[in-house]
Order: sequence, then structure tokens, then C-alpha cells
Amino acid sequence: MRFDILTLFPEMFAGVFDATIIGRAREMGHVEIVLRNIRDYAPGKHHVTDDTPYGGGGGMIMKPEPIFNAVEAILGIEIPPDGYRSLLQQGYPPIILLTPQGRLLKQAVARELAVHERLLLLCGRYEGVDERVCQFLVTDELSIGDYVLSGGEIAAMVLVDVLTRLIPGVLGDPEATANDSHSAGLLEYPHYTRPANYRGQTVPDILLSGHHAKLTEWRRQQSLARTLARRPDLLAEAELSEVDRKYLATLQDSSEDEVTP
Ligand code: 6GU
Repeated sequence: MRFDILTLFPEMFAGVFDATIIGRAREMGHVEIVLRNIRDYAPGKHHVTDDTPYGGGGGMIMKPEPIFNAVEAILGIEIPPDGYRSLLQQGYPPIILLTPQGRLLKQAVARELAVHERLLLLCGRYEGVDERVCQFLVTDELSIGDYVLSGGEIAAMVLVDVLTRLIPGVLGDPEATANDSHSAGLLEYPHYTRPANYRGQTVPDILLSGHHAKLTEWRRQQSLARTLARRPDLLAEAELSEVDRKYLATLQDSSEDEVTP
């Protein structure tokens, strides 16, 4: 998978993209990342990339021209007058704007994006991006959560990490991701490693018992109980068996007992 990242701050990405999983995925050729400095595509001696908003209100807005120029140069095309969207059907890559106004990035959204061979990621900065960029260039807008970042760069790093993990061959053991939190719509069960007794706190007996079927059942129950306690909103979309539902019902019953008048 190839990512072209359009940003005013390419230097922010170095550590994250050179280390561990992403670094190794790049070395192995699973992932190609090209950082593009939007400033390089801004005309004039001063390469101005932002300006004050029409109508006032303060803050600075990213100008459309450097961004349109960058996309045209990177893809070797002219943006049609009716916008870039029509080129998607011809196999041109999606252009994703990272913005707090976008749809929320979830594991299901990542799986949907993972089918693409190439993505252009546009990192918004300042108070925002000129609306004509959103209307005529961008094909998708993504946010990574309901909070405000100083720019889309960190969100772009998050997206690249999430997508890289989905590329076959990047992670050694495919089973390692099967139980990941969110991959099956539930939070993950708790993990323990040696020592069995640490500062008087012991590992649950079931993990030391060697009873495989019981262990699998315990982990599933832990996963369900945790999701119910921490993220009950996820249960509506999770794939649940009849056994799962019965177990959740016992948890809900016992929590009702605990309610004090
Ligand atoms: Cl993608 N950008 C910014 N600036 N803030 C965010 C975000 C993105 N996602 C959540 N907050």
C-alpha cells in the first residue's frame, strides 16, 4: 500500500514511520510512504500556504492553490472543473482529509480503506482548509475522535498505523490480530505473564490450569464483561452468540442486584 502524505510539517513523521511495525513494513516493501511538503507547491517567492478567512473571525485558513497544485503535480493530472471525484472511477486514489469534522475512524472504516492500493492523505492545519478543497478535491474526510488536535498530522500517523497492520504479511502471526480489541467488535480479555505471583497479586488460576476449553470460555467472558463495563455501546454492533447473550444477561442481572435504593 502506498501513502502520499500532504503536510506543512513533514518532519513530524520521522520517528513514527521509521520505528517498529511501520518501519519494518516499509523495509519489507509492504508499505511505501512519500511525504510531500505543501509549501513546495505554493507559488511566489514566499510560498504562502495560508491566509485570513473571508468574513473575519480570526485564525488562518489553508489556501486552495498550493493543495490543488500539489495533487496535480503528484498525480500528473489536471483536476476537472467538476472536481476530482469523477476520477475515482478511473482508478485514481482517494484523497482523504484528516479533520475533526470528518467521519469517525473505526476498525470497520479501516478495513474498507485497506482495499486501496494508494491513498493521498491531506493534513489540515490552522483553523481549517478552504471549503473548495473539501468540495472539489477531497473524496473522504476522517476524524480520529471527538477532541481537537493541532492538525491532521497525528491523525494521519494513526491512519497509516491502523492500515499497515491490516496488510497481509506485516504482522507475523495473523492470529495475533484476530482477538485484538475492536477487531471482533469487543474489547480484549486481560493478559498476564510471569511471575505468577507479583507483589502478592496472583494470576487467575484458570491461566495456569492447562484446561484449554475452560480458558477459551474464560477469555470470552472476560471480553464480554469488560466491553459491558467500559464500552456498552460496542455490544449493539458486536457478533454475539446465544451463549454470549446468556452470559451478558447474567452480568446485567447481577449488577441490578447491586443497585442500592
Ligand atoms: Cl483528523 N484533525 C484534527 N485537527 N483534530 C482532530 C482530528 C483530526 N481527529 C480528531 N481530532
